[in-house]
This record gives sequence, structure tokens and C-alpha cells, in this order.
Amino acid sequence: MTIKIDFKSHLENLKNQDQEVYNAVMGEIQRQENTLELIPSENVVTSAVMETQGSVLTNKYSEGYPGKRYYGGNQFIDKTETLAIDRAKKLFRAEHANVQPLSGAVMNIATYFGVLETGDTILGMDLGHGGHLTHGHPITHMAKVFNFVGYKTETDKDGIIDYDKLRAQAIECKPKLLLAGFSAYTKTLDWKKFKEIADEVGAMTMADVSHIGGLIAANVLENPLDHGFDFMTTTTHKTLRGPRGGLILCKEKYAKAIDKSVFPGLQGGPLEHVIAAKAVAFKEADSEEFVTYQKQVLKNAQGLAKGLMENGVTLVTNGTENHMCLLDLRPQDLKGKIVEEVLDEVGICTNKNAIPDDTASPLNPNGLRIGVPVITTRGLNETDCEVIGKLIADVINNIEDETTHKNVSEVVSEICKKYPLYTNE
Ligand code: DSN
Repeated sequence: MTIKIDFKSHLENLKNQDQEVYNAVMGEIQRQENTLELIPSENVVTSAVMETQGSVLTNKYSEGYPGKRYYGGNQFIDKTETLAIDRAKKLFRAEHANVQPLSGAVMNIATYFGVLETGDTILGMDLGHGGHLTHGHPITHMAKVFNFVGYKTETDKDGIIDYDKLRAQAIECKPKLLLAGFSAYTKTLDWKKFKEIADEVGAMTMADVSHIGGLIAANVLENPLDHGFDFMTTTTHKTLRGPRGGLILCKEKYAKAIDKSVFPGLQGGPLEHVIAAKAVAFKEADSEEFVTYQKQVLKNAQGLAKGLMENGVTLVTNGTENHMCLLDLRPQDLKGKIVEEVLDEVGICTNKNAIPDDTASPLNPNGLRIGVPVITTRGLNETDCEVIGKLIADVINNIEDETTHKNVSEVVSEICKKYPLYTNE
């Protein structure tokens, strides 16, 4: 997919009014065009999503929900928000959807506060094993309010979750909420097992599928709601390829509590231009083209993993079952920061990341997280991704060799030219 932009007229008003911001935006267009973007939580939206987000809907206050607003003049906003709700419910086979969360953090916090009491226990994946800050890291405010307990992955068994151990942990800590989901984990989760364990200990179930929301929407990965999960949250801008924001899906019996928790519990005026853009993205996701895209995402991740592993790079979990790879840089005696920096210099944008039980600082961890949603949107196939895996391996294996960097940089430029992202209309 290429995004059509008329570069002659693009941002003309901004250009005339504010040269500094204009230059930065144009610089970012060039950076995205000339870089292989491998941050697994990013994607590139369609022109329709971008247009909607840049529309006059940004001017409207609409606290409340469709039909129940605290401001007048919401007849069109009610239409777009209702479309977003209905499309999200259809796409994910959900009983209820709240499309207002401004971000991933807000959607998770709103879910906790909607159905839990202070001090309740949440059993979620340890951040150091692929979980997320909002799943209970001690540094967050939520950790002062709820009792988070973390489960870990089995590092000596390809990073699987030992569901017997998880069950034992659940029996011991008696969570009110069992939370499945991750931001740096490359195995599929067994939703059925999570639900069985939760039922046994009387816990509610929540899946944070932010990273794999698009794969689930396209039914190329299983949907936790089909296994009876109570809540599913997802950001809308990762594999789901919509505008930046969050989405909460839940059973009807929790609908009121969730809506109240989002507004007025946590947020004020919703970003209706973003919500309308979510509606557009949900319609796009409900298409054959999107299914084909997500199938290609899985193939491309396999290609990337192959190119890396065949050239001496170690992957946590020994491969991948989703859209991303987590590289363990210890065999090369390297750290994530330097690898991220050198790859950036050759035009490959990546994300340093902790590996399980990492002893290094989060600012300079032992791993690197990469993924394929953006380059798949751009049209690259699994063979291209294998080549990119090899290029990354070349850099890792020759981190100080400038000739290698130059060669890799040239190939990256060729690939970017072959698959233009933004084209003149
Ligand atoms: N920042 C997101 C990610 O990169 O996975 C999660 O919050």
C-alpha cells in the first residue's frame, strides 16, 4: 500500500504560517520514506484514516456518550462514534465497545478501576518477561492502588508459559483479575487455558491484545473473546493500523461500569476526530485486503526470523509466532543501545528491549525488539524480510566495521526505493 500525498500542496497553510513545524513534519515524511521501520508497535495509516483525523471533528466537545452528551451540537459526532462502536463490536465479536480511551495506558487503567476495588490482586505477565508497564510495574501509580503479581515465562523452554505453574500461582494469590497480554513476547497465548485457570479461582479475565489486535481482527490469531474473556483491550494504532488510541471490549454485564470508568472516571472530552478515524480503520479491518495483509505479516515475521537465525542471531523463544522478534544480543557481547544506534545510522529503525530476566538497565538492555507491521503495509514480502534479517545480522556481527555499515545502508536505500511509502498524487 502506498499513501498518496500531493507534495506540492501538502501542508501548504502550515508551510506559510509556521516554517519550523512544517520543516519537522516534512523531515519526518522523508525519514519514514527512507527508513525500514521495524518498531513492532508502529504502523502506517491509510489516507482515509489520516484525513479523518485531520478533519473538523477536532473542534468539537462531546463529553458523554452518543445520545447522552453534556454539550449541544453532537448530532454528527454521535453518528461517527456510534459507527466506531458498532464496527468494533462486529469486528471483534464483542458484546460492548468503548472507543473513547485516549491511549493504551488509559484503556487498561480504566478497565482496572471499572471493575476492581483498591487493593485487589491482578495476576499479569511480568514486565521483564514481555508484559507491559500498565500490567503492574512498581514504577506506575496503579501499583500503589492494586496488588499486582507477575507470572514469568520459561526461559529454558523456548519462553513458553507453564500453565501448571500459572495455575498454582493463581491458586496461591487468588487474583480478582487474570491478565493475559504482552508488549514483547513472541509466542501465542493459550486463551482457553487462561480462562480455565481464572474460572477455577473465580477471577475475571482480561486480554490486552494491543500488539496483535489486527491479527485477531483478521482471525489469523485466536480471539480471546471467543473463549469467554470478560475484557479485551487493544490499542488501535499497532497491527490494527488505525489512529493512535485505545479500545475496550467487554461483556454486556460490565458495559456500564466500563463506560463510567472511562468517562467521567478518567477522561474528559473524547478526541472525536480520532474516534471517527477509528471507525474508518475498523471498516478497513473488516475486509479481505486486511486479512491478506495480516497473513503476510505472519509470513514476513517468519522471513525476518529466518534471516536472523540463519546468520547467527539468537531469538528469544527461538523464533516467532506473531509479528515480532526479540533478539538476545548476549552471544555477540552487545547491548541494545549500541545496536539500535548503529542500525538507525544505516536506515533501520528498531527498539532496544529487555530480554527475560535481563540484568542490564532498561535504558541499555541485552535485547532488541523488531517487527514487520510497517514494512508489510509498505508491500515487502517474506523474501525481502529474510534479506532484512540478514542485513541486521551483518550489522550485529560487524558492529564496528564501517564498510559493512555502508553496504547495508545502500541495500536499505534500494529496498526503500523499490517500495515507496508516500507517492505524489
Ligand atoms: N509503547 C508500546 C510498545 O511499543 O509496545 C506499548 O506501550
